[in-house]
Amino acid sequence: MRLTWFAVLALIVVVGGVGVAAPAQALPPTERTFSDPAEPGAAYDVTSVVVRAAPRVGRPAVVVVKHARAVAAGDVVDAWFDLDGDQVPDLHLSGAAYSEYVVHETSSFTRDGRDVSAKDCVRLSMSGHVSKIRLYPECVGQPVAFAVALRSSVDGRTKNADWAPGEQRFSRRVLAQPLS
Ligand SMILES: [Ca+2]
Ligand SMILES: [Ca+2]
Repeated sequence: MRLTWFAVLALIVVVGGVGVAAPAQALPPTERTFSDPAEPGAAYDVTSVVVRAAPRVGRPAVVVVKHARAVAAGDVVDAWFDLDGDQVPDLHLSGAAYSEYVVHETSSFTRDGRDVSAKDCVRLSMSGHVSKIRLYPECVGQPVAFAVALRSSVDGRTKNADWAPGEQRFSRRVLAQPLS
């Protein structure tokens, strides 16, 4: 009888132990899609965003931003990346249609640090209704996951800017690349 109780107790401890040993948090997914409200008053209205992990080593993670209209001269896209999950930006991409884009290290949404454009870790293309951002994980310290905050505007005026998912807010995290 006494032995049985010990066995039950042991079983509880073992099962409890397994429960505790299970991963404390699940890994982020390899892809997330979020829609953004249609805002006809917004400068260069963002309607949806897809954030996708790199398919394999050497390939970029991709952020596909869909807009309500085709790109025009003066349209500007800004993207901030959080690479370590602290909700503070680490990298800022800024680009205008039919123009160059620049990438800065940063630690805020309002002030840029060092210009790291030459490292070519992040690329932007704007075409038709889509802005496509490529982020090369190996080039930015191989983060496990990343999050992005987007702002679209026209001619550098941020008054009518459209933020996605929200003003100075990051998306939920997505894996940067497959885990080996
Ligand atoms: Ca919008
Ligand atoms: Ca950060």
